[in-house]
Amino acid sequence: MNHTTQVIDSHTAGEPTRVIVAGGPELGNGSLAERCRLFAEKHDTYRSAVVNEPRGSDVLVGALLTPPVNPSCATGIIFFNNVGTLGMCGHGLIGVVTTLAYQGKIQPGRHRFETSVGIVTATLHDDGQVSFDNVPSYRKATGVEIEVPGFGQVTGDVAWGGNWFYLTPEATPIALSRVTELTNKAVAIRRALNSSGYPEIDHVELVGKSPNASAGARNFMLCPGLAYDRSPCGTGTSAKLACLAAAGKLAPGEQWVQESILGTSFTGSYQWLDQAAGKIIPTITGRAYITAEATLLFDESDPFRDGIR
Ligand code: PYC
Repeated sequence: MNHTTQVIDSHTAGEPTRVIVAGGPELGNGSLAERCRLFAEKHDTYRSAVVNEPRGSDVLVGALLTPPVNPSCATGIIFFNNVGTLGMCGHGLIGVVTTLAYQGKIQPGRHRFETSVGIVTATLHDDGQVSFDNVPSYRKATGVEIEVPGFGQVTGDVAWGGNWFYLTPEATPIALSRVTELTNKAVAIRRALNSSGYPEIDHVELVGKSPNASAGARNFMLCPGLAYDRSPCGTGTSAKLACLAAAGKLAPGEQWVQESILGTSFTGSYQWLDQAAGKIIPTITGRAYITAEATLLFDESDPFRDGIR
């Protein structure tokens, strides 16, 4: 492990991102998917040291920048969290774009980025907002019924938005004061899904009503660890748009405002990529703020050098 790592921290709609700008591991010249696999296999201790306590927290998402394979891209990005790697990360991409702008490495305009699940395009606007066109997203299954111990039968959709999601309506209020109840329910749903034919689903999206008339929905998003997303979740909003498109409930180009449990929002819309196959390209807009520039130190004698896990 390198002895120091330079990071820039930001938050997007409340959800933090830590971009490694220097000192990350060398991952070779393979595809981004191959480098992501190498990072997971050979550098898991480093992942934990960067994002877990005592340097980070369960909610922090890391972004390791790596030279892109495709020269049209500004950088390659490997996203990771407290328990492993992530495919795409919407709030994280907005954080990366804002970080590169803060460093003076990119200017307002369109930029391409390579992730382990495909190339995404982001526009940095003059006012600091960022819009990105996500990887093709789709609803894989609808009306998926599952018996959840302690909660009875739950029905929802399975969708891909750069990560795998199970989206289910939530009738109770989505509010910070109810994080424990919502977390317990989402964890129970995920456990039931994972043991009955859906091992790939690592994000559970409880979709409720917003108290704000302008928002289409407010969500509680359980991330792969036990943390909940403080932002509306860029890939989760993409999955939601794919479900709305498949159900004929939102027209191409129509705007959808998705709120987080904090009441922060992303605005989304979509275009069909392949209507017959139900594939859309979601566009999500949000904003990040830089919160810190830091050098992480890894003291050999520190019992928690590799993070608490
Ligand atoms: O914004 O896509 C997202 C995301 C995934 C996990 C946390 N945030």
